Amino acid sequence: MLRYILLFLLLISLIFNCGSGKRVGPDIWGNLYSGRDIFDEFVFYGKVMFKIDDFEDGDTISAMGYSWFTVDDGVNGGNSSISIDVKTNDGASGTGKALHITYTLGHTWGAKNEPPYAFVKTELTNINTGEKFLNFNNYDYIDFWMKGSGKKISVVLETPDVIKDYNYYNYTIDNVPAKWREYKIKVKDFSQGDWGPATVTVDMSQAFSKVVGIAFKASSAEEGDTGDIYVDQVSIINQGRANDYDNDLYYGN
Ligand SMILES: [Ca+2]
Ligand SMILES: [Ca+2]
Repeated sequence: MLRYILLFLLLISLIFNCGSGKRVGPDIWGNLYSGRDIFDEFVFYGKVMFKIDDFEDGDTISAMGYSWFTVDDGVNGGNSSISIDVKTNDGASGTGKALHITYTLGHTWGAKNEPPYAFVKTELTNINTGEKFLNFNNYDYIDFWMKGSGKKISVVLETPDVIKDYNYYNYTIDNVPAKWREYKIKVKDFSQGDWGPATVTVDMSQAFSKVVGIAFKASSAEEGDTGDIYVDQVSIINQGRANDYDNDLYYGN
């Protein structure tokens, strides 16, 4: 407990004293006073960190105030299953807690024998101010930690207002390692899948101007595949534009 108190005091100190930094993010003070997760977004030595979740408060509500929730392919006729909980004794990078995901992929579905899928997601819109989109073009990379059971996981940025066929920009990790590893996935390294009519027609910057959610998605051509995944310390980083900050730069409407 003392460790967390000291960390909290350190963060307060950095916000008030960080040389080039200034207070940023519409939710910092709201979070302080409401007792929700610690800061959504703050300057850290010139970088803007948009915190999505560190799971240290033990629940499945993100720093933005939205639930993490699961989705499976049942709506398409599949029978995959997925569940989540917060592990309280196995966080990444010296922290205590992390999101734990278990899934079993079912059979293929649909006329085209689409592969089974299941995912966990949360919203990236702003529950406090009502802004409907996160403009991912104004950031440099997504930062998170993950460990698992050697299976494939895709990080998906959902942009349904721009990409209408669900073929969202994503980044696939082919083999999630058994030990914790930090991932920093640059904006430019995301791509669309090789399916769906919109594959080559949706510009990345256009799509990323209207991000509404982030998902960690399991999918496999192998029926009955299972996975056991941990995700932690999820944030989006802007490493060079801290001094240009204003609210409109980070959110679209
Ligand atoms: Ca954690
Ligand atoms: Ca939480």
